[in-house]
Amino acid sequence: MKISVASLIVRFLKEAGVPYVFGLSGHSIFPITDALYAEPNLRFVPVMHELSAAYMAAAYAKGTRTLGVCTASAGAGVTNLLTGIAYAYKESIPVIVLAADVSRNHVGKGASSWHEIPQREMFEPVTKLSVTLENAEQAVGTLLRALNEATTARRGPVYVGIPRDIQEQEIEAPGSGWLTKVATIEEPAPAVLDQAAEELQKASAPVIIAGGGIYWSRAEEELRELAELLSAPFGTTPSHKGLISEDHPLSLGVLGFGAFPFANSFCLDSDLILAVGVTFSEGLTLGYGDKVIPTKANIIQVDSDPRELGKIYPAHLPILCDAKAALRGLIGRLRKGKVQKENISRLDKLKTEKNNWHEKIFAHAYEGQGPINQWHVYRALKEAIGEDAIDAIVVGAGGTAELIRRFVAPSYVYHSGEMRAIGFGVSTAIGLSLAFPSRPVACVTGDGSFMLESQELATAAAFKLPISIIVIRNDAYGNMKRDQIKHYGGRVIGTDLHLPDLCALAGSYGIEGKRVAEAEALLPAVKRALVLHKPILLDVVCPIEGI
Ligand SMILES: Cc1ncc(C[n+]2csc(CCOP(=O)(O)OP(=O)(O)O)c2C)c(N)n1
Ligand SMILES: [Mg+2]
Repeated sequence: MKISVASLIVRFLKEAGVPYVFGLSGHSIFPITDALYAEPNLRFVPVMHELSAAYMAAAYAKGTRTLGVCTASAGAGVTNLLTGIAYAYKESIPVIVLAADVSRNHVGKGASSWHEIPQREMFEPVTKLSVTLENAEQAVGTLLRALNEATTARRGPVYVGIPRDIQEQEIEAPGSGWLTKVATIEEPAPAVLDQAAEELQKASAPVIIAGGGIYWSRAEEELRELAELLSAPFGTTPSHKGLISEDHPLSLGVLGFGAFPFANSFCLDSDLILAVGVTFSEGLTLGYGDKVIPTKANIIQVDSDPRELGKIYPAHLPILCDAKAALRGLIGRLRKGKVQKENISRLDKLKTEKNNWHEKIFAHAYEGQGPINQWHVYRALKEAIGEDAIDAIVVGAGGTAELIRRFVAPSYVYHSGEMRAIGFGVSTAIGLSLAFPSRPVACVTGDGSFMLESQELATAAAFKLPISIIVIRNDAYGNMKRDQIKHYGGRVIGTDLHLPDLCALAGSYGIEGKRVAEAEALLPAVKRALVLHKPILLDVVCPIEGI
């Protein structure tokens, strides 16, 4: 049977289990969007800016730990996706870009042709694979390859360019089972695991650092079990805050940038580090030196990407394999040897430090405290989520990504990771809301960050998503203005914001907007927002601190 390449793409999406395609239309993508028309279970999510489509696809992928897909029209539409795909690359998130490109008879005309720009080449450095179909017959093999590249081993984005004319061409439909995923779970070498288990057992103060490898192989339970067997505190990379509840007695929270004040010292005092699926990023290591990772630390490093092993710090024992397989192997060995370590003094220290931190947050009373400050925001979030056991998803964006870092996260927190992009929060909240339809999303965003993507209020409104957009309003790129005042003799340039009335702006999209200027009003407003089951914007007046 013959089908068009556009119909093959629809079949691909269905069989790969992708329910949403985030994008912005254009003539060059019409055959594909038209093929989606007849598919009730496949929704095109039209965005107001392609960058948001890339962030939404990445957020959907990250939330569901499956594949996200975005699309755009040839030329400017596709180049607008680039920053979001670069983010997905840096954070190892599986996204496929189905990019329209100009018809083949228009290729190579350079600047004189409508839309044409070297798209494939632009995406190449920020994807695991970047290909443009040269003919219709390549479509089946390329889509299969794209799926496997994006979703196996170390995840990452893939770019597939589809010239307009090829979208309409017919090919022989592939048989059932054409979309077989290649099994790539790397099994660890037994002798290496024997050695690792022995060293962990002997170590007097081991620490586990957990990164994306654990997240993507869904090995949180194994991480917890191993940490408990070893009585070893564990921290996460900044990108994976809340991978396991930060209330767990062995959780240090994030290490490096965004760490609670006491956390890094546990790592510095350790005699053995087990790093699992960790890139030793600038954020984790605070600049690659010895501020978090002790000099001459023995590091057992597990990663499914051989390029990461020993890349930043020498790995005393490198283990090339899937995170879950490694942790299972270690747990099996420790259990066989009936290992159940205890380290009461370290655990007590951690408990005391964490209690002090909780107290510090909760010492910031709402009443009589003057303007709202960042401590009120951590407190209100923790209380609103905790008191009513609301299973909310928290997104941090803008300078306030810095702000959210002090919050003790009961579950996974989303932010822009090592890309550190602003203009990411609302789009991410939308992708996550579609990934978790039953959970409210709290997006805590700086006002500057929000203004880069305020147009996506339209998308949140159109899909009636339960997103609470908590804008931390300081009428500035606050953290930057603060630093200009502090370090540039008060010369403030380009960091003051001329904002619209945010409640009126939300209202014009049909979204309720509420200004919160008194600390007493914060908790009730957040609590109400989280159970509202529809989008709401809180314009939280929170002056710049630290000046
Ligand atoms: C896309 C992008 N542009 C510029 C920057 C540089 N930058 C970092 S923080 C920041 C200001 C954020 O302001 P806002 O979201 O209002 O947060 P605040 O610091 O006021 O809490 C800017 C412009 C960036 N990280 N990403
Ligand atoms: Mg601001």
